[in-house]
Amino acid sequence: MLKIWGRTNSINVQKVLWCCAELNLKYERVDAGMKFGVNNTPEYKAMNPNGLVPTINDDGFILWESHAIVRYLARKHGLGALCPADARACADADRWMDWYATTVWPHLQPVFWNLVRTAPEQRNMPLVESSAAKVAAAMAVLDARLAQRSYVTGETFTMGDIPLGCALVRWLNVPLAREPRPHIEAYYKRLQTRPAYQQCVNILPLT
Ligand SMILES: N[C@@H](CCC(=O)N[C@@H](CS)C(=O)NCC(=O)O)C(=O)O
Repeated sequence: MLKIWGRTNSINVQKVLWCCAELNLKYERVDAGMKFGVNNTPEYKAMNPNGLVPTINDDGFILWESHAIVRYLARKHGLGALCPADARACADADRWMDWYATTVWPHLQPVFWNLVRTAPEQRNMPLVESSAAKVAAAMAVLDARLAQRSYVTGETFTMGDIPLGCALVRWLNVPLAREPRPHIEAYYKRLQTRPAYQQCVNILPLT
């Protein structure tokens, strides 16, 4: 059976859990990371030398990197749906996953960590402000994209929506002033109609 290591409040673990739930995959999950430890043990590092979560073992195939895992599971169990079969449609989904990794999360991460996981007196508010401005600029791009379609690649939900859906629950729920982004807000509501999103990702309050 598929085995997943990672705590459920990790954004990178949530991508994998959401993907599995969309695909109706059964799995065994082991809590790992932060207060659970495990990820720094020699046994874990033999699987994932980065000592980060998530890691999966799919019948002996060990894989880490959340986007590689999502792509692998989507291609294996959801080709033609979660993983578009058409080369261009698949590249489009890949593009939005990469865009999240290069353009959104590097700036959203310090906002999230400071506002959610850091005591108020220890927060680096200048960093929050400069990072939030960069996330806001990226969100303008996403909002324009979603003005024309229901999901990032078109009218159907794909793996391209998974990292951004995980980012949005954080961006839209951190205590911060944001410009109204009606297409993103409609998209967030659309994602909330998916039981898998509600169960694995849209969990409030943020932790
Ligand atoms: N690029 C990696 C990043 C993995 C990562 O940074 N994981 C974080 C959690 S979101 C982690 O393991 N942090 C250490 C911990 O939880 O103890 C991926 O996408 O899987």
